[in-house]
Amino acid sequence: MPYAYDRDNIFARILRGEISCTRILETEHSLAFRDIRPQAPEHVLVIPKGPYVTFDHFTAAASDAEIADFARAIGRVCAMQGLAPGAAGGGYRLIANAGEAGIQEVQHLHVHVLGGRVLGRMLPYAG
Ligand code: DGP
Repeated sequence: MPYAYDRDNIFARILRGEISCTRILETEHSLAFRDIRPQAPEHVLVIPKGPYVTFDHFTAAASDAEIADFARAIGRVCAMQGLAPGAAGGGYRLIANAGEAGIQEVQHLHVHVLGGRVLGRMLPYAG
C-alpha cells in the first residue's frame, strides 16, 4: 500500500488545528506555513489540505481543482515572500521530498519554498 495515509502525521494535526504554525497563506485546498527548522531566510511549506502522501499520490488522486489550487498557492507564496526572480536578484527553489530515497520526514505532501539567499548547487553527487 504505497499511499497509505497516516491521519495523525504532524501536518494532518496542523490542518486540524491541534498544533500551531505560522501561517503564510490559506486557500480552499491548500495551506502555507513557515518551516519549524528553516534552511534559508525564507522557508515556507505548502501543503494540500487533502490526505495525500507524496506528489505522485497527489497528482494521481486529487481533483483538478485541488491540483490547480496547490500549484497557484505555491506560486503565490513565492511572489508574496518577494522571491520572484527580478532585476534585484531573488529566486527560489522548490523541493518535494518523497519516500525513503527522498528522505521524507513528514508523510503528508509538502513543497518546500526556499529563498532569501543564494542556495548553492542542487545536490552533491559523487557518481
Ligand atoms: P521533509 O524531510 O521534506 O519531510 O521535511 C519536513 C519538514 O517539516 C522539515 O523541514 C521540518 C518541518 N516540520 C516538522 N515538524 C514541523 C512542525 O511541527 N511544524 C512546522 N512548521 N514544520 C515542521
